Amino acid sequence: MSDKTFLQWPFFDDAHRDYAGKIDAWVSESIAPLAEHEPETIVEVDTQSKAFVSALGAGGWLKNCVPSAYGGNIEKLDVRTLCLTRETLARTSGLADFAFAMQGLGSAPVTLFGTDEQKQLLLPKVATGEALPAFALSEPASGSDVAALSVSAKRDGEDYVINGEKTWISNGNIADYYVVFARTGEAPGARGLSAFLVEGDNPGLDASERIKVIAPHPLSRVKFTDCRVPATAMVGGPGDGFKVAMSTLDVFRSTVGAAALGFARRALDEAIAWATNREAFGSTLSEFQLIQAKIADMAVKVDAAALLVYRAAWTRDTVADRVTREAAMAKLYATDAAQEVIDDAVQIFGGMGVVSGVPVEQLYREIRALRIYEGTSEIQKLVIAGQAIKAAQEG
Ligand code: COS
Repeated sequence: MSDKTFLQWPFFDDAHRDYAGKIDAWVSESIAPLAEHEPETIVEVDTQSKAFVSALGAGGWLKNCVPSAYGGNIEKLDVRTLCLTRETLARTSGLADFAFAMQGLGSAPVTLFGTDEQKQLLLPKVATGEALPAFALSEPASGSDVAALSVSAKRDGEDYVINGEKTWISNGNIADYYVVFARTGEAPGARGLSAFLVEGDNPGLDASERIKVIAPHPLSRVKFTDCRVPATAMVGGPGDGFKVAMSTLDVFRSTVGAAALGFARRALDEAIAWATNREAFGSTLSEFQLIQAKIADMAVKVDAAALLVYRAAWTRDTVADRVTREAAMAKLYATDAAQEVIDDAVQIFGGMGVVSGVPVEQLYREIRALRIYEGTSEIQKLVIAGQAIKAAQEG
């Protein structure tokens, strides 16, 4: 049983505490059985991912990804609720967490910057799980350096025509809608990008080339060939694309930290259960001080990660719209710390820790990508340093 004392922290309202109990019970009942088999083939990955979206939709949990005016639960996105959901799902299944996260990340540009028409088109279907969205930012030659992206969108009468290639696109090939970031050229670099809402069945979009990764997730390259969209598909204004992307990441980076926290809590729980039962040299592992030292380090890292994640979420919900610094700290620390916690758990398990399919082995594969996607750990350090230096200069 995972530690729940963090719910008493002042970052939460009673409604969050109540919510945490409900989602926890629901995940044990409805997600754990679906997650028992780890998918292997691309077809299995897609089928399981869609099954998670359907279950999350039927359970009403996806309503937390969408504002109430468009079929959601609450007036505006509540990052603490998103974090509690991701943490809880991640404790049971990395793919279920991913399925939930994508409903939020893929639709957030529209929630934050879309027109009423775009919101009506996308958000109610995201809230029920009827539509899957994707966030198409990275390219083969520009991952971290967003301002250098080269997919182009050229104005042609009442339309824009998109050409070029994206990669590492989550929900690629199964998404119904893609938010695509492209160069429209209002200015050089970051100020010359715009975002577009593109339907998955647009004949100019091809997401069929899949990418297989160490922890199975739906991921693909997305190629645009004379992909024509009406000018009304633009999300935000011309040249606002960088701001749309970064503001979305400001919300979702904290939730990546929350997913890492869920993985770390599960690893700690598994390690304690193993160490208190496994015997060596006439004692249980938990009686050895070297194992106790590991467990202490793991527990401290879990709490420190939780403090940073929920500090960032609370700040975004109650104090400030822009939480670039807090979100970067939460993602950086929680993902790096979770990697260490999971590695320690594998070590405590010994040979059993590297057997395919045991929970700590799955966690070992699941955590790795979180230190890369939505901004690598190195990028988070650049962001944090930049913010700290700017704050000092502004006095
Ligand atoms: N919210 C709103 N606006 C933001 C912002 C944010 N979080 N961050 C930057 N901006 C604005 C800046 O204020 C600046 O605006 P002005 O030109 O009007 O001053 C503009 O955007 C450019 O900002 P900056 O100069 O900091 O951009 P850089 O090109 O130096 O890029 C990094 C900054 C590297 C931090 C950014 O590109 C980044 O986060 N990269 C990682 C991307 C990523 O997560 N990739 C994974 C893909 S998603 S799986």
